Amino acid sequence: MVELKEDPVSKCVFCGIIGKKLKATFIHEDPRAVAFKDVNPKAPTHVLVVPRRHLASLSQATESDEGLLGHLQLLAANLARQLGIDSGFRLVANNGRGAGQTVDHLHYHLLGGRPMQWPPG
Ligand code: DGP
Repeated sequence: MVELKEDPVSKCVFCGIIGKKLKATFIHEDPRAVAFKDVNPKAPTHVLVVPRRHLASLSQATESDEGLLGHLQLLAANLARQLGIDSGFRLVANNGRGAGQTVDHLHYHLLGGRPMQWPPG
């Protein structure tokens, strides 16, 4: 009997959003990345910046992802300007369950529109 391996992409909620099988409010789309509003916002502005390619977490990135990672960060900074939060915003990647990662598709939280505390919880 052939055992089918689990397919992380078909089970991935962000791949579903990127493939337009699931709904989200998109802020940005380009060939490498998308940004959409977080369904459970933790700040007046809370956008997720997400690579189109399924990459489970930052820990899974390799040297070949250097350009993609740079693109995601520059995109976040541009979106912060567009969204009017560039005077103070936070960019967060939760990596692993211990850090609160719940969706195993790399994403940066872009948060702004309120004062931010430090250290984060
Ligand atoms: P993290 O905990 O760092 O893995 O963040 C996952 C975020 O994704 C969390 O803030 C809620 C958000 N999220 C989960 N499911 C959906 C969804 O179906 N749509 C949208 N827009 N956001 C989602």
